[in-house]
Amino acid sequence: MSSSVIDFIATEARFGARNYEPIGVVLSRGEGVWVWDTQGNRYLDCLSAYSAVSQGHCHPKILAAMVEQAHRLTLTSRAFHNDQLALFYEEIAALTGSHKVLPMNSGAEAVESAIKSVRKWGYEVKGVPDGQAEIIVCANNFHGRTLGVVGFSTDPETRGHFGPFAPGFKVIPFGDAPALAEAITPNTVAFLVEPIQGEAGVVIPPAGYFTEVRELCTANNVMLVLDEIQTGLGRTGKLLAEQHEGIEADVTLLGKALSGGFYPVSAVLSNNDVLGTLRPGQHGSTFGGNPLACAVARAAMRVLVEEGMIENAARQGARFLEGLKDIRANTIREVRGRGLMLAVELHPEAGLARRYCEALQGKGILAKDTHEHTIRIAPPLVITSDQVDWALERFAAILTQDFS
Ligand code: IF1
Repeated sequence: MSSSVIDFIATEARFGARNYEPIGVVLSRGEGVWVWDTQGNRYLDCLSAYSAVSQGHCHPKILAAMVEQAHRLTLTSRAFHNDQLALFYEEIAALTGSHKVLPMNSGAEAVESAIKSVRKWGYEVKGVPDGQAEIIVCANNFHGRTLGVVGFSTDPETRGHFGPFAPGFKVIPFGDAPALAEAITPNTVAFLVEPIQGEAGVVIPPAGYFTEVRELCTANNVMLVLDEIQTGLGRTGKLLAEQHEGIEADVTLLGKALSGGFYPVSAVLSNNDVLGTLRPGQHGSTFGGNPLACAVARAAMRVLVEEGMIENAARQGARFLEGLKDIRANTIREVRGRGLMLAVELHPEAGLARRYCEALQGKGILAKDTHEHTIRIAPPLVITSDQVDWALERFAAILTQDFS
């Protein structure tokens, strides 16, 4: 590595908490599907900042909206109205078919806010005895890193030595509708679940699972809360992953690509009275719903739709998935995906997925491993057929080698 790259990395090591183990590359520029490191090397970004840069790096129209708003008004707090929030509400409600919106900042904040809201709904509307609300979650879930959220994680790395945790959560296997039926009690207020488990390695549930889940939640007056923070906004080839299942959540969580990677913006969306239980002074956030966030999110939603990114994700995702499945390599155990949310799971004896990601870097591809043996693939939704083919050539070249 040249001296400047080592300087950046050494300085990060010297001052930074070591809560990540990044791939050895220092990025300095991004445009569309491409990013460049400080040495001028170009890479195709197959992570998209964990699906936050779905619209492509530094999308010019989102940038223009951000700069224009930043010149005018960035933050007022919700103590006063601003001229962007109502427009954001109207546009995200129209896009998603939601009735009520709670604007937050990070994905984890949206998850925590949804947990507070469904519990409050449980006590004040469903009639659950105070303090006894139960929320059902799935094993191998990932919903963020705040204390309340990691309290119901099943991953030792995510929750280890962060306790004690809040009670009121039950864990069931993902994809198992009878287990949900079994876990529901009169005190159950919600089932919180990802439509596809991202961090778990792009785990897609059996066909019909969410139809059964929807029926069970409706029959038992349990709120279905879908965490679409990673799967939403076109990532799986539809606006929301729930559309593949032909169902509608009671509460939908969005984040990441809601800002196109320009700014932390998240939202809790509900099409019933869950959010109606919140009264002034009972929830809030300094930055939640700020005019800059709203202007950025409005532009991010607009370009997603106007530039056909959702349809492109379906088209290019199918191409990418078929191309990965065509790779004949003893290292590959399974290829999974929906839209441009893809993963290659390696046989354990093929070695760590990280080694393959490091080799991909040498071929001009940036991808990230998850849970030792899986390579996650999630390029921006603006990727073209030629770029998919370019990437597939490189994945084939690396996956047919053995880095065990
Ligand atoms: C990390 C991956 C991890 C999410 C879903 C909520 C959140 C996330 C479905 C919280 C965030 C990020 C967090 C980041 C790596 C990445 C991630 F799944 F995307 F790969 F960790 F599992 N719901 N996922 O995926 O949103 O608060 O981060 O805005 O923590 O390492 P956030």
